[in-house]
Amino acid sequence: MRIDVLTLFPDMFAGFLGQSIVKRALEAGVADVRLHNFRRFAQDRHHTVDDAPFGGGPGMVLMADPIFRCVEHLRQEVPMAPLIYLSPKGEVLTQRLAGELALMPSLMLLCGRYEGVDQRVVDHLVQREISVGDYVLSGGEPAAMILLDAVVRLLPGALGDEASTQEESFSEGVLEYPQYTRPAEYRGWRVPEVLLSGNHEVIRRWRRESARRETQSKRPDLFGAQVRMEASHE
Ligand code: 9D3
Repeated sequence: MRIDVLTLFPDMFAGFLGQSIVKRALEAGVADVRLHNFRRFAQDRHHTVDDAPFGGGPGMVLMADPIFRCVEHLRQEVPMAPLIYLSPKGEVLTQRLAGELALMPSLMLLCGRYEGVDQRVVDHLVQREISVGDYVLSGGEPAAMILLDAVVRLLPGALGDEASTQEESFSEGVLEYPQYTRPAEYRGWRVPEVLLSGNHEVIRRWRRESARRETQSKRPDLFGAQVRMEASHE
């Protein structure tokens, strides 16, 4: 999958892209992530990318032209890539949406800053607006990294063997069952005896039941969703 990221702060991605799963996917050629600073597409002497909002008010707005020119430049190479604008007004990212995006051969991610982009970018260039949740970030970059992480790890070959197993357990239980590792007793707290029993059928039942209990008590909203999902798949 080819992913072009449009950002005024490409350096913010260095640590993220150099890290385990995404790094492995890039090295394996499963994903090809390219960063573009659309400031380079500003045409004036100072490479201006923002200006005060028409009608007044606080802050600055990202100008349409550098973004249009950057996207049009990239469209020569990836003409079909949908432009996704990371925006607090977007539809909220879910596992389902990440799964849909992982099926696309290419994506373009636009990161906003300040008060956002000129609305004409949204109206005439953007295909999709996506939020990562109902809280305020200072820009689209951390949101783009969240989306990248959620999507890239779903690409075939991005993870090791644990991938499909992990994915199955997520969709079965929604929330994961509790995990323990050695020692079997720590500061007087014992690991549940069933996990030490070696009876894999009993362990499987305990985990499934624990996952349900965990979901029911911590995320009853997911519990309802899971029931609906199971029902709609059968
Ligand atoms: C001070 C400006 N805000 C009024 C409360 C509006 C606003 C503009 C720009 C709020 C946040 C941002 C920057 N956020 C993003 O670019 C963003 C975001 C987010 O803030 N929350 C969740 N998902 C996303 S995706 C992009």
